Amino acid sequence: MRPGMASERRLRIGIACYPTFGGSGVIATEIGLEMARRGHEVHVFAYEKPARLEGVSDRQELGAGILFFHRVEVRDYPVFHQPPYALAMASRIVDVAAHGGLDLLHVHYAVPHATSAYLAREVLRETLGARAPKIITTLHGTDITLVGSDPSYRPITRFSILKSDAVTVPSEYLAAETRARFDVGDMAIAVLPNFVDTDRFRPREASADVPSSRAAGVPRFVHVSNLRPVKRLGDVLAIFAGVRREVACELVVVGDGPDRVGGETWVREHGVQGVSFLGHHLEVADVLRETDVFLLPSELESFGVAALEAMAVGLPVLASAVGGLPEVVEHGRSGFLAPVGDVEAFVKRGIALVTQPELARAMGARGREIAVERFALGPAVDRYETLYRSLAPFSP
Ligand code: GMT
Repeated sequence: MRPGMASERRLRIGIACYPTFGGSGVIATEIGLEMARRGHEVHVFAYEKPARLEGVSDRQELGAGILFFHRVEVRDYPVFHQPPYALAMASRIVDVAAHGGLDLLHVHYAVPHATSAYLAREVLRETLGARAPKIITTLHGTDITLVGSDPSYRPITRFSILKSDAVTVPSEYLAAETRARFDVGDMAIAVLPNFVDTDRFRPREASADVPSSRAAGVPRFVHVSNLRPVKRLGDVLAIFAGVRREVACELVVVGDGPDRVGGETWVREHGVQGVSFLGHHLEVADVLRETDVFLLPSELESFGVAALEAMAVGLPVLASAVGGLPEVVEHGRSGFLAPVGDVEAFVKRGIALVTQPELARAMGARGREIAVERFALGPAVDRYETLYRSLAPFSP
């Protein structure tokens, strides 16, 4: 148990998230793992085991605490056009909370998790009254800017956000968007920036004893995402092709998603050499350590966890000047930001980074500094723990 925690009560924390490789699932599970290590009892709810819980059993002691994984079974039935996932999530939470008790529910991505949490809490209030779990909703991005503000989801999303006991966002940008789009009055929105495990995501050892799989001297770009349209994979490939026309280089694409096949086809049809699609990779840090420049020309990012992870490894970042990315990447210091869709501007910056290794190294070093000083896991999880404890009735 952490020093000082003995006098504090162990919290029973429910965490609901999407299990995919996306940033919200990563942040949710990293919070869960760290809370368990700190001595709390953590219950993770998702429709399948999140990628970062790979190798962790469904009941796993971790440090002084314990983590449980609860699969949300979404039963289909012939009358359903779509199986009701939101109800299955709420029912699973009620079931676990009614038997073991939960002090709070920390739900990630509002649609529909904030609504599932609201439903679960209302059911639990019938028997537990004021001891029903408190709800913390962390908004992540498209749950506000795209899906949640679509008329088909907006009223219920807004209601569920307003009914949360605390609302957090990873960037000032997303706080402003939430206020602008959801008419939430003076509702408190806490900006708790996302974070990175700077031990796991650390630069490559400079030692000659550490072998590298790199082709000597050929600079390598890397892009990590779930390959959805918002990531603009077409731009990733066009930027790489533009740089490669001037300088020999390679591109590694990590992740999978709906745009992958189109991307592979484009590469083939345009005869672009040097591109590798790796698909999902559990050890992203290892891949990052074997590359030189991180490329993220997204349409929108509320934060950009993947860019932060690259910075922690010591890579310069070349990204869109959009959303919360300017709160993470310091333009001209830890990388370059360029207008969304301005392939030429990206190519110019890309050429500068691969032809000026000293510049790239200095920017990578600044990125590492920013990750350690402003976005390290420990202090970030401290902020969540303080928030958890601030919510009555279980504050010490
Ligand atoms: O909102 C999404 O598109 C999905 C979400 C996710 O689950 O990965 O990504 C968002 O949340 C991440 C974690 O907070 C942020 O790093 C991403 O920038 C954000 N994506 C967008 O805003 C498009």
